[in-house]
Amino acid sequence: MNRDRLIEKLKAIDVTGKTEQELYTEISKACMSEIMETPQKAPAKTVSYFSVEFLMGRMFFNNLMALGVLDEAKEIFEEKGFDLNCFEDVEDAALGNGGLGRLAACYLDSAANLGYPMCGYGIRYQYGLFKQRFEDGCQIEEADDWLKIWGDPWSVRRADEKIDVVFKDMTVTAVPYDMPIYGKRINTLRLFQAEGSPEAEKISEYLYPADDTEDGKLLRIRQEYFFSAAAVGQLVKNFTKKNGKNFDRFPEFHVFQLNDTHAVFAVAEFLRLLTKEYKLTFVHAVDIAKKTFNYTNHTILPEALECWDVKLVEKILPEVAHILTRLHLHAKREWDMSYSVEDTTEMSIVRGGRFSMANVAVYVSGRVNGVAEIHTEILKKRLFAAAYKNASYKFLNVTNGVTPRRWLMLCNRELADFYDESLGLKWRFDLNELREIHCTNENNLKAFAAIKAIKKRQLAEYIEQKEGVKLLPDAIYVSQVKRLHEYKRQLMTALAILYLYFDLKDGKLPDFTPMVFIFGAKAAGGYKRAKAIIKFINDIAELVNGDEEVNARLQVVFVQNYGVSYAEKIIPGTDVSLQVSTAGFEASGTGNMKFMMNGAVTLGTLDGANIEIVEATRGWHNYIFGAKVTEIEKIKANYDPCEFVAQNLKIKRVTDTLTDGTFEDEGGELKEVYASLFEQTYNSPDHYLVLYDLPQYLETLLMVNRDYQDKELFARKQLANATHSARFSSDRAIEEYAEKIWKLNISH
Ligand code: 26Q
Repeated sequence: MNRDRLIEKLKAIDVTGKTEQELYTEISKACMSEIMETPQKAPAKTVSYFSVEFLMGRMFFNNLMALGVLDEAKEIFEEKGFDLNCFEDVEDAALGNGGLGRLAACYLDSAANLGYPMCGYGIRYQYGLFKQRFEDGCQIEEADDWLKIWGDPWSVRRADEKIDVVFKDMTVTAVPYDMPIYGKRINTLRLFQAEGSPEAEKISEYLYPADDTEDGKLLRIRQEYFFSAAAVGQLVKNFTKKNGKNFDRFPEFHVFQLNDTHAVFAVAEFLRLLTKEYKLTFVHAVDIAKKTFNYTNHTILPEALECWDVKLVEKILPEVAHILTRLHLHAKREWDMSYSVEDTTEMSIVRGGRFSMANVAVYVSGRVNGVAEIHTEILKKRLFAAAYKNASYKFLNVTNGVTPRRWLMLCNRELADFYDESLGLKWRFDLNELREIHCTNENNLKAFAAIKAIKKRQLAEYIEQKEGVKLLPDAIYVSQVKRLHEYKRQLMTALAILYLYFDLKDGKLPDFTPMVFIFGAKAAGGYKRAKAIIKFINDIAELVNGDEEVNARLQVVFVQNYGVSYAEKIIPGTDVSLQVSTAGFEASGTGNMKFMMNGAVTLGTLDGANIEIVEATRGWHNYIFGAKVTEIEKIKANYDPCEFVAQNLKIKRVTDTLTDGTFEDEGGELKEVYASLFEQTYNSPDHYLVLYDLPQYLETLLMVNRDYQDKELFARKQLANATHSARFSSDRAIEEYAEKIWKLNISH
């Protein structure tokens, strides 16, 4: 990349009479032309990362920073009378739901920055994750037409590389759109758009179309096969151009990573091509697949484990169904020789007339990994116990990580500048260097506290502008931002806030330091209970914020349309990060890592990566509470939430607000939330131990509240978190994948 030439190109851009959109396109295109002209060495071995989600966020500032021209570009255009910051309104590319999609984006960033060849494959949805706003406290969803206003100048349509994907009833053209990922290497994110008949084009229309009907399920299967087959088709074809049919060499040049099971059809397609088109024997093809594929699991929730009806797959993909059935028999033959009946049943690819996509992935993968230590242990002991017993060498942990470029250098310039001044630039290439910043040093603490105050002020301004709510300036900012799900227990936080509210009204908390609770979350369109929890929290916000008796000490705000860009504001401006999932349910969490990197303390349970965060800071810098994963089963055996509340009248007071008319509940949604706590619904009463953990949660919140009064002590805890976050960089995670799974021997 020729930086001087890029600067000249930027200087040459004439702003007069141009709209923001025109300038956005022109500036982006100038950068793209430089990126595209940079020569690349052909790699020895490439990682293909298959993911149904890529939550890239805004690319403009990230790419200008990566190219090393962000500051200068801002100056150049300021001189021309144009403020680049207006591009903060550019739509995020929200082609994902949450953690899994954002992880894929962080991994692309790290691989490029470390010089590892990695290409992402996914779907170019016309509409990303819905845009959310609140009406009377309820979530309203609007289609996310992300291309409409700002277009997509960071991608290049590659019609010359399109490929047909064949279903029984239609043939669909997969047209690649390539987004360069700029770093030490320039890697590519290749997203396929479906083209052809109107029916064909539906395939890449929506992210996660509802799959509660047969048509919905068929569309999901089509989506999954569509991008998997397009990617595998191209990779195999390109391989044969160079190596002929010598597929034994395929694993020398290619390694595939399945980001959860959504691309498991890639396995079937790979076997189909090798056997049908290139005439390898099935056994030979399976052998090559086993040396090529790897699988990362991201969830143990039973409802999120994909199983597809054999009949459904047969309907639109008969050959694929046939291959998977054959693979099932092949695996069974292999196992029958030495494994028990129970084990083979558990590991079986076809179970009860359905394909278990996870079992396909585990069988065919050379390596299977979980995303935090506790999660990997759960995979070994529970979810994949039989496979672990019989092929333990496959299983390993790679704890997630997040990119320090977007989640520190870009979103917290002030903190990055402070590190530069203290350490020089070396920390930018190795976050372990941050440990040299001493957390007991008074100057460091002062500098850090001043930065945190700036970031809180910026956040308050942003929220005021977006939501029209003025945050209390001298309060503890406590945030819970993540998808809305019962296991993440936003409901428990809501009940805790009500408890604090009543105590404050009763004059029971005289020394209470003002606290602001910030929520951000989207609920899946069909997830009624999650939507009711959003309404409940908005009701509480209205009650608390409108009450003159308490609103100088307690405040609640639920921001609308939480996403990557909002996260970039909330995370640096937060004092306390809430990570309160029921132990054993959050595979890892990655928000927790972003908060840590920005110097927020964690208030959480011993779940997912929280455990490792506490370890990394040697205990006392974070706040842990709640039932442990080893205790849960025993607790549940004797747990009756009705009885529990009967003995805990203060808790009863807060749960009663769900039914006693405190809040308007015409549609009975809050009543249903109440039922989820006390009755058998689709889960056992209080399945996620919201009430059980509530008393300890409150104690811990009050402990934080007290500790915060000692400003220096609290800043020390926060800074210690920030300076010990190297382990949670995606650079560390990618190095582990490269070494232990992908076997990439790149000298860099
Ligand atoms: C599966 C079947 C049918 C319908 C939907 C799905 C489905 C869709 C999305 C299943 C799972 C997902 C997404 C999962 C996800 O985002 N998991 C998160 O992954 C993060 C990265 O590893 C972890 O940090 C989080 O703990 C985990 O929840």
